Formats: sequence, structure tokens, C-alpha cells
Amino acid sequence: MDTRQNHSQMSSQQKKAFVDAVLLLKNNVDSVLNPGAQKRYDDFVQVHKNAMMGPDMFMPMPHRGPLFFPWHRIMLRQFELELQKAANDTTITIPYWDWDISGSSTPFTTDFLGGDGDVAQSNRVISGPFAYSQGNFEIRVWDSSPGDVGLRREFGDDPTSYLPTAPDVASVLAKTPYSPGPNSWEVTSEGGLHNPVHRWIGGNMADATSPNDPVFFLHHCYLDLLWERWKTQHPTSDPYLPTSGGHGLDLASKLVFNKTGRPKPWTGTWKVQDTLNPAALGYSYV
Ligand SMILES: [Cu+2]
Repeated sequence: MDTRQNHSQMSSQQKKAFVDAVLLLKNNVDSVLNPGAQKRYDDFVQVHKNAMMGPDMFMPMPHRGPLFFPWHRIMLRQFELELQKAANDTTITIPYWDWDISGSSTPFTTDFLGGDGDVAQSNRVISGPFAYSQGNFEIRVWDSSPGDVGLRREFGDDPTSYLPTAPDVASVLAKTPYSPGPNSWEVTSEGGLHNPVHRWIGGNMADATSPNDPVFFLHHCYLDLLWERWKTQHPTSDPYLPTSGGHGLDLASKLVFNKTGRPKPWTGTWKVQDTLNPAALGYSYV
């Protein structure tokens, strides 16, 4: 069983192993979706973009709806398995970040994810392993026309953005049912916890191609953990809705990761019901 933990609990060796594996996927493992033109890391960026927009857009959409948690759970697990394969190290897992940036809680350090973008350099990240100047992290997939080849961040520049606090999280965890409706867990967590963090980091994280920033995976890992907490907190609520009768969205629906006729990003198929238990997918949280 693979164990995921808060990045702040990781040793410097564990952080380095994670960063090194990300860089291997970014530079040394060829793409399945677009071989020669991009690398394996970029496939995850591409899949997420295709889930939202562009010529290879597929349906049903895994955002703004109940598929949000199941779909991202599979995407993250596939990323984790690819990291392990690239580094030949099954101890590597995706850490989570709980949106705290105080003290040792911040992942935005030189030895881990690097810091904010530099306004004078079109908001490019200039510190840490993913800074363009380090020569190991080139952006290759954009929302529309080719953009900056450097990773960009704009912490807090969007006035509508915020990092949810522990009370914010607690109040969203209290919401039921899973879905649908403006007061459901899915709608309030995606809209009130997930979206503002994408906007607060800004730069690449504000785009459909947000997985260009490795913090995407730590952010979504925390949301994945919160889904587990929500299930524990509401044992009599359905862990996922609709259970049936919602075409493409119910428990028996197959999750979609590619447009019909376009290459599959990974082997394996999953129904929504296959995603409800992390242990069945091979991981757990400490
Ligand atoms: Cu997403």
C-alpha cells in the first residue's frame, strides 16, 4: 500500500526523490499521446486540458459536476504510478499541501517546488528545481497558442482568489449531500476550496493546462484526502451521487480520459464505483 503524506512531514530525501521523479517524467520519459513532441509529464497536462477545452475535448466533463473527485483521483493515481516507474522507486507518492503557507507548511521553497513568479520576468518562477533558468522544466502544452516556455506563478494577484483556512475547510466538510445543488459537498468544495487556490497561485495554475505546475498534484491530493474525510464525517450519506439514472455520471459510468478515436493516455478503465476506495487503487493517507 502506498502512503501519501503532508509534504511538511517529508524528509529532505523524500522531497528530493519526488522532485527528481517529476523531472524524469518531464525530461526522460517519452509521451504516449504525442511522442516526440512532448514528454510523459506533458501528457497529464494534455489530458487535463482535453477535459476542459480544445480540439480534443471529451465528454462528459470532469469539472463543475460530480465526476470531479473520481476523475481527478484516477488522474493523480496514474501520475503517481508513472513517477514510481520513471524513478524505479515504489516508495514515491504524491504529497499533499493543505493550503497553509506559514513556516514549514509552505511547499514553495527552493529545495521543493520553488517560489512565486518574478513580475520583472513575466511572472516566471525564478527559484527551485522548476525555474526555467534551471533548464529542466520547459512548458510544452498551453491552452491555445504557444505561450511562455517558463513556469509562471502570480501569488495572490487575482483579487477574487484566496487560500482556504482551516475554518473554511471545516465549513465545507459539513455540507451534504455529495451532489448536486449549490449547498452540496461537491459544488462547495470545487467552487469554494479548489477554484480559489488555482487562482491564488495564478500563472499556469489559472489555466486549463494547470498541471503544468507540479503544485497542481499537491493541491488535488489534498482535495482527494478531503473527500475521504468528508466520507468519514458523513457515514450515512452516499459517498457519491448520482448512484444511478444520471447518464455518464452515475456509479456505473466509465470515466473518460480521451476523445473517441484519440489515443488513451493510460491503460486500464475505471467506473466511478471503482474510485470510491483509495485502498482498492493501492494507496492510503497517513
Ligand atoms: Cu482539474
